[in-house]
Amino acid sequence: MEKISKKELGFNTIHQFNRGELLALLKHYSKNLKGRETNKDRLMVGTVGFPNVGKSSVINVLCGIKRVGVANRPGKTKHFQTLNLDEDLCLCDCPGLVFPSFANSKAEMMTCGVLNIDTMRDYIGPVQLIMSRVPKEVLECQYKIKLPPRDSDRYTASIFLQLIASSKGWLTGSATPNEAIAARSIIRDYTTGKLLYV
Ligand SMILES: Nc1nc2c(ncn2[C@@H]2O[C@H](COP(=O)(O)OP(=O)(O)OP(=O)(O)O)[C@@H](O)[C@H]2O)c(=O)[nH]1
Ligand SMILES: [Mg+2]
Repeated sequence: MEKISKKELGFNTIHQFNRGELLALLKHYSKNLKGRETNKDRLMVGTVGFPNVGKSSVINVLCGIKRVGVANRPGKTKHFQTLNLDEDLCLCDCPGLVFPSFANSKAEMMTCGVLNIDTMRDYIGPVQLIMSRVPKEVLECQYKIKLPPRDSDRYTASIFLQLIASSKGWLTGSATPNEAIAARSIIRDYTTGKLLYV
């Protein structure tokens, strides 16, 4: 395990720890745990954060093997789970939390993979956001469609979705283009990097 100097030890830092450094830091806190009487009193370390940001992945890295489930969609971890790493440390994997946020709109949280696409109701907001970020030419090339001019009032999320749904043959029960299915597909492409935005 890597040694870290006393000066470097501490949680309130922007330093990105590698596995060895993080384990050394947690061990340091564990050894100096106030009131620790027996070796059975382990330091319990939890993870807190938005869904799909890599909390479970960090736990697996610390364990050195895959002990908790990981997925490329939010809401994979559904229950609180404790894992004894050794006689000093106990790790807790927790479900992600969607904090009320004034900085990020629901559309932004949807496009960065924090909210579940399958349960989304308003799909226009996230698709509008994607259209404002990804150039028209990239959208046309990716989905093999021809969009109205960008400065026209027909350059809308609804028309974009209808064009894709029609070209793919995704129809509703009443044989109109299925915008909701097209929206899910686009947002999934965006969150997985298939539709590139850099
Ligand atoms: N690019 C990148 N992807 C990562 C990293 N860590 C995890 N991932 C990926 O991010 C996705 C989510 O990882 P999880 O560990 O399941 O995320 P989580 O925070 O536990 O998610 P919930 O259980 O839904 O709260 C997976 O597809 C991981 O492979 C990282 O450091 N870089
Ligand atoms: Mg998880």
